[in-house]
Amino acid sequence: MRQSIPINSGWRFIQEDAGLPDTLPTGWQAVELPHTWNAVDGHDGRGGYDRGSYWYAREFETPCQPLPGGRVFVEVLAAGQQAVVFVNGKQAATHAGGYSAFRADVTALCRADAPNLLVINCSNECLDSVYPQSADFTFYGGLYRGVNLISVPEAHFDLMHYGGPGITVTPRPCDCGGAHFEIDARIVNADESFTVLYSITDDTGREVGDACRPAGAPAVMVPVPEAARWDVESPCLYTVTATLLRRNEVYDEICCRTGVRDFSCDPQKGFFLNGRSLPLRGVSRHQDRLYQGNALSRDDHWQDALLIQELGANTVRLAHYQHAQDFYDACDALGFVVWAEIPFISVFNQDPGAHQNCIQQLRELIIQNYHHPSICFWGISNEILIGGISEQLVENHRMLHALAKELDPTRLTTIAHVSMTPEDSPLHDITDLISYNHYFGWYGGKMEDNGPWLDRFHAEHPNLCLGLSEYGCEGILTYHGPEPACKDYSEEYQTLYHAHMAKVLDARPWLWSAHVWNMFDFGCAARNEGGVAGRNNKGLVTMDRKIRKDSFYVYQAYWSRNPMVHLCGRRYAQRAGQTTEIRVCSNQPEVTLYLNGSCIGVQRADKMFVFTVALRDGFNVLKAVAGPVQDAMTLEKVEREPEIYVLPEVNERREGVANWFSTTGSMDLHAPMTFPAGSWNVRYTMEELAACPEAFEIVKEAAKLATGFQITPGEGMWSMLKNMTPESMLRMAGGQLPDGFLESLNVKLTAIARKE
Ligand code: ADA
Repeated sequence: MRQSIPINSGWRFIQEDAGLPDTLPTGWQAVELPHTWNAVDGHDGRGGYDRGSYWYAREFETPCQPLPGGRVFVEVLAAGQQAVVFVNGKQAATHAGGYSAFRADVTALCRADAPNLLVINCSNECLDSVYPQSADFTFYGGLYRGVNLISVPEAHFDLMHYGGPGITVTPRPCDCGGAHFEIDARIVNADESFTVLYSITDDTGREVGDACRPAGAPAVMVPVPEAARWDVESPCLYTVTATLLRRNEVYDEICCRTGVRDFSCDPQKGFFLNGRSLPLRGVSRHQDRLYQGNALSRDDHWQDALLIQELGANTVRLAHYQHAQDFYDACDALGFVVWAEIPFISVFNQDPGAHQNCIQQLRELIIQNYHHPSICFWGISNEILIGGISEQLVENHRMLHALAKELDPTRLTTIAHVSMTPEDSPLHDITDLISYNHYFGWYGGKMEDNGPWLDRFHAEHPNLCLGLSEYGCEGILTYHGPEPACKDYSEEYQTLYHAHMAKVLDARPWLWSAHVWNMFDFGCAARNEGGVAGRNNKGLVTMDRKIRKDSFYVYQAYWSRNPMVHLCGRRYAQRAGQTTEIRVCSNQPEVTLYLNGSCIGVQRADKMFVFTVALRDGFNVLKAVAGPVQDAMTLEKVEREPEIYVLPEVNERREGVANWFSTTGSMDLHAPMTFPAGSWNVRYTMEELAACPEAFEIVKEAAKLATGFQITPGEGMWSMLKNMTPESMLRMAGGQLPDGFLESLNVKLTAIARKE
């Protein structure tokens, strides 16, 4: 029979490119898996993180099968980002891509009589042929999901098909109720004397369907007459067990959990699950955690899933790569509709090897996760037009879409477009669904631009199923103030922004999905924004999962069925002024507010209740009561609010924008832009402009004022930004800039001659 043995303890690791050892190196550091070498530097903000080629080693005894011909596999659940597996000094497998599982058949390399030396070389160095090339997150290195040894008899369910389970289960709902489970097993080394038994059990363990076929037979259809649907409200799961049998002896057995559901999308009506309209409203998730990186336990994954459940979301976009099986399992069990995707993101590489790597990662994603009922969408790329479009890029998308359909005709493909993707882009005609990442109200534009943009696009493209794959803004718990504004990084602005967005989305059920960017703050070593280096702070929850920001409760008010009330602003604890605004989120129709024990107002509103309150000097206790629930907080009235509430850079940027125009000279800011030959202009790429120090200084200043980003060639997010032009960057980021900012930059650049 099959044995699957976790081998997560007893590893030795060296953070040097030490080369392949002959024996277990006792001098290397003792580590347990899951492990990453970037647990701290991946987001501690002290500059770059260690991207190198490092080594893990461990001994193992060859697991035995009673009969000759048994096989031994090493199963690596993920290795960031490239790996080579060696057993007893011989190479057993290589793998490129940091997020999918892979296996190596090491049978021929194992010794029966002595411990075997397993060595895995992991590298998170950048390779042209491996995605992600560059993106707004840390590419942690290491064996961060654990390793197993699998021992099977000679005849077994296939372990070498793209890391998949060896079985494909497609539950097809029938019109008359019930379902047919189409089951296709991949079996190796089994002759006609082998048969396969299939058994389907429900959540209680009761068998509801079964079948028996010769091992070589094609896919089997197993009827399950009373099959209940998997739904977000009642995520009913079935376990399919396949048993490989020869006469009276079981050789191998595998099982997977799946569910019966049907879904569809309509450009005008949005998403339907099991025939019921279900606008998908939820969050994106990055997997990493504070000072753990991506080396996570099952409990860590489940804690994330339970927080998303507490939020009331019905969908999760698992960005920007394949996540752990534990997390997809949690989504199946808790009832989230999932968008799963590959890391074809931000930077397109023309290297044909890179395209092959995309194909491989998409195959692995689909084959390894096919059975999860939560997954309804395969995402084939994210913001890939940042560096512009080419015929090759379009063709590669066509191929990825076709591959997804070939491997899985039951699901829909989707794509996440960068905000400035042209509305007539050829990429709109490839995937089944489309989605845009828009940051109006953060990088560019005003939050009020979101609704009108969505309405106009929808009206002009009545045949496209449109979603909002990313939207969000930073919220840092230190910053507060009475007049929250875009790009002040305050918790209050993040709350206002999301309150606006929740309403916008609520009013547009035809949007098939919307995903907040992001459920959790996450690591991006290249970032330095809002006084916090190494992180992206757009989470509704902090990276240590300890604090739910006020914006978390905005969505809870919209999405959760459990009665809730939350007083916002408890970290804005010291307040000055005659009066202060108290915001309360609740899904109840009425909120009563008490100040120091006295009722000071009763309001009826929809989700967000705003009270103007005169605090008394010193400490004040506020209590909000809404139906069966209540919340309280303490605020102190002070003469002056703490200086730390305001990020100095916010004032500096305001002054910088004012000064910018003083050096522009007199010009008509609304005149059409000109692009004289022989001069620089806003349509050259950052990389081209970097060749001229004078022009680049001006561009750097403009970019800093527009985005807060410090652009330095070769550092931080340079590889993502270098293909952008100042025009594309400012069009994305320009909303909070005064009219004419882009034009004035063009004037400054056209004054500088290009030297050929
Ligand atoms: C992009 C990108 C994300 C994310 C976001 C941001 O939209 O797809 O990875 O990091 O930007 O926060 O800027």
